Amino acid sequence: MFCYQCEQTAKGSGCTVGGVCGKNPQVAALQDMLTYAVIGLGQVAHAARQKGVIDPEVDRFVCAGLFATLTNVDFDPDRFVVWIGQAVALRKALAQKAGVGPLPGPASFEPAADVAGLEAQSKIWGFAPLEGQDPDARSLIHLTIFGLRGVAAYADHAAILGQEDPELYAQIHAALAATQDTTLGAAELTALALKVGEINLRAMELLDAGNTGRFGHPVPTSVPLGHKAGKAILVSGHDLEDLAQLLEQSAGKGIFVYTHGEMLPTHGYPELKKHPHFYGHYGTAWQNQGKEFPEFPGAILMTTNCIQRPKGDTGEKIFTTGLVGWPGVPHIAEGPGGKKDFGPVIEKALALPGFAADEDKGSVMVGFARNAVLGVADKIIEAVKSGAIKHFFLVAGCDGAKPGRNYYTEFVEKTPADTVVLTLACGKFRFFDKNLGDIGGIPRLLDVGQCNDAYSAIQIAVALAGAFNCGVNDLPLSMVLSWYEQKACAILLTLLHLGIKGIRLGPSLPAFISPNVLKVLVDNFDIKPISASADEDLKAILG
Ligand code: FSO
Ligand code: SF4
Repeated sequence: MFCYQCEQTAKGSGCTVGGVCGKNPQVAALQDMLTYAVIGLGQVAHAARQKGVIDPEVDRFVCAGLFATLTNVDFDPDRFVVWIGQAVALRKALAQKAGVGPLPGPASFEPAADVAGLEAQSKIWGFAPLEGQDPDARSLIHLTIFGLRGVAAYADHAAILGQEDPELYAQIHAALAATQDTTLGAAELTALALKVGEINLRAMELLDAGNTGRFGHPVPTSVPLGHKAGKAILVSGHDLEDLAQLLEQSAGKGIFVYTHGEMLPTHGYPELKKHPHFYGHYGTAWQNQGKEFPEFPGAILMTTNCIQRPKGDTGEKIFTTGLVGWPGVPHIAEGPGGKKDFGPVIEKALALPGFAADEDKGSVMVGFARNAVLGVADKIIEAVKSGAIKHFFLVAGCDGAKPGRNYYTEFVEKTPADTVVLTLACGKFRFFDKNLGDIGGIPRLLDVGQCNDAYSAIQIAVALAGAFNCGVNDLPLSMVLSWYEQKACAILLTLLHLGIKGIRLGPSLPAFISPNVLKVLVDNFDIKPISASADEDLKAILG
């Protein structure tokens, strides 16, 4: 196997004997071949569109197929074998329907009949370096593919909420097809990667419309970190629709529902928080599930990514849904009309002991998405003008297991009292429970939401720039980002597409960025790695 798509890749260069994430060589090979098959489907879908033939099933499948290969989403080999077959069948049917002639590369891929054969094929068409390959072209193409995996995750979530845009699908297919265009040089491939950032902005916009349209705009909300005596269900991931359906089905049963990881900000959505049994937040970020899940006395539902090998008794109480999968873990499939039956999760929660007594462990605030923040824009602008707020930091991105991530805790702790920290995604768990106080009633730590709510943070930054009649780069705003998986790549590409300069990125730089590509990013966007010391970076930023 060869996989280097995420930040925890072995030795900072690539997982070759087994994934640090728990992905085994067989699943890695199957994911590579699903990606290859989906690129081929994208090539044909792109060509079919030029002939006016659009297939909504293909549009959805391309996104689901890419999303399934994102880090920590699906580890179930059986599902990948099925999806590879589906991708090729959809491709052939569409080519025939649209009269698309034979296309080269992935578009003419014939999958091997068995897993061993697919594994052999992945050695040729996977991500491992090949002899004679141009390292910069390879780097840019892989950056594009990994970015598209992130885009696909958001597009899939948005589609679940009824938000789709044929133009978004067209651009995803065009970008997939472009990865196979051997005539593109470094400049065109760089433009292609940045185009993925533009595509991602639209995907996040659609998801924002889906989430706020269905569940209302988040409002500032205090979320307990403790628990109530009673049966319990823990929901992790990013899918608000799954959470909503689970809340409806578990109402009135003496069960309290808790969030884990990226689900925390959902407590701010009016249509979710209206459920009295939607109680609080349990635990921290995804990489701590090995310790936190065995200690949870109820059922656990993983709605999107960041599942790890179940430890302790977790295997007996965990369920997956959507594209998440782990071999042997029960999966809640989608029924007609997008309805899911979470009965097995509820029954499991009722069979488990639950929490014996109430426990108060304090609380955190969520709900500072664009509507809430821009609702007090006058107050914020006044505070900046009066000098009460000197600087904004966006400290955002993923969490992970590396000790170097303590940098982000230290950074936030050391931000001066006249600065405001906006945060989003699971990297916040490094500091989410710190009490930074407020500036004239404006909390100094504002949780904008999930990683996809980078859309919201961008809207806030653009609105502030508008109010001060300047560009986003001219605002007293610095971005200090942490990455782990491919949605973070997509978001980074979006920020670069928007021309944001001076981003600090850590805890380490992607293994798939070649030295020359890094130089282009540094020269054009002044992107820099975080330094070893938060103090030093703060000093450099605040000058
Ligand atoms: Fe974290 Fe995982 Fe949201 Fe990522 S839960 S690491 S960027 O998947 O998705 O922030
Ligand atoms: Fe390794 Fe990350 Fe790939 Fe998992 S997703 S195999 S940890 S590079």
